Amino acid sequence: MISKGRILKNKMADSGLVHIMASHSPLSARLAEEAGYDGIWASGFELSALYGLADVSLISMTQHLDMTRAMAEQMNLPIVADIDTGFGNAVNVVYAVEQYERAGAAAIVIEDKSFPKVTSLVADGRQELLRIEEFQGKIDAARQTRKDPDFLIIARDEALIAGLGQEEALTRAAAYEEAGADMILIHSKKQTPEEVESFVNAWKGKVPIVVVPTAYPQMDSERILSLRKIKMVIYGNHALRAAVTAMKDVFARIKSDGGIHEVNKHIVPVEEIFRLQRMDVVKLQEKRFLR
Ligand code: SPV
Ligand code: MG
Repeated sequence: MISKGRILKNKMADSGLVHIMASHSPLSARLAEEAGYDGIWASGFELSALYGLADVSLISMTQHLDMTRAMAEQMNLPIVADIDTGFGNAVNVVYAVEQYERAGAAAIVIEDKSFPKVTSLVADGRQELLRIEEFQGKIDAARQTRKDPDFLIIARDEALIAGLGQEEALTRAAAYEEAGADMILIHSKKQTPEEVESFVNAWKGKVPIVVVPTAYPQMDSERILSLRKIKMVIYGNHALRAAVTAMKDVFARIKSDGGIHEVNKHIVPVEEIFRLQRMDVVKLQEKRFLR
């Protein structure tokens, strides 16, 4: 059977750019699959927010792993698992890679921050990075642990997020490639794409780049493709923000309308939820087995 990592690699080779949608639940992952995305971003930020918590290493590996496994069980897209710092040192990374590969992930993204990390896009966030050699050890640990050679190890370079500049970001990316990373995720919180575009243009390495253009939405697919070195774009938190927008709107309207009679026309009928829950399968099972 062809592995999820291989499927993701094939998609990258065929289309030149894969579009990965963030999810925080099997339901949102199923919706992303139906919408035609190439894969799912098992986002730490979204899952933290779902628990009402900041994305600062508060949720455990077990919580994130359970959600990754639940998503893998309910839809077929490859999952790019956001394992933050790897939940500790290189020894923790060995355990995490064993677990995420077994749970059905196609790839992991591991970032070069120290544990506990601070979410990347927050203004004035405390961003502390590991020594390069220490992070190389984590990449090596991931590489030597994976069973499937197509299970992708994506090294996330946070030098721009930490305000250390392009030279440091390039030095780190080259060191991570040398340690065996399959791709480099370069993250930026600048509100325009120039910082990332400049990095990509200066990148001389062989491995392709991943971007998360949340902070600089002007960077659309056309602009990404024109740079020629980016093979994956992650839509980092749009599932969660869309859900929050919709819930705020509906909650307010029910109050102001004095009932559910108005919003009822604007939200999906309960039958749509039955469909997403595969209620039709349950009915067939009842017919076959309830005697
Ligand atoms: C996440 O979605 O968990 C990410 C992306 O890591 S970001 O929040 O932009 O750092
Ligand atoms: Mg994250």
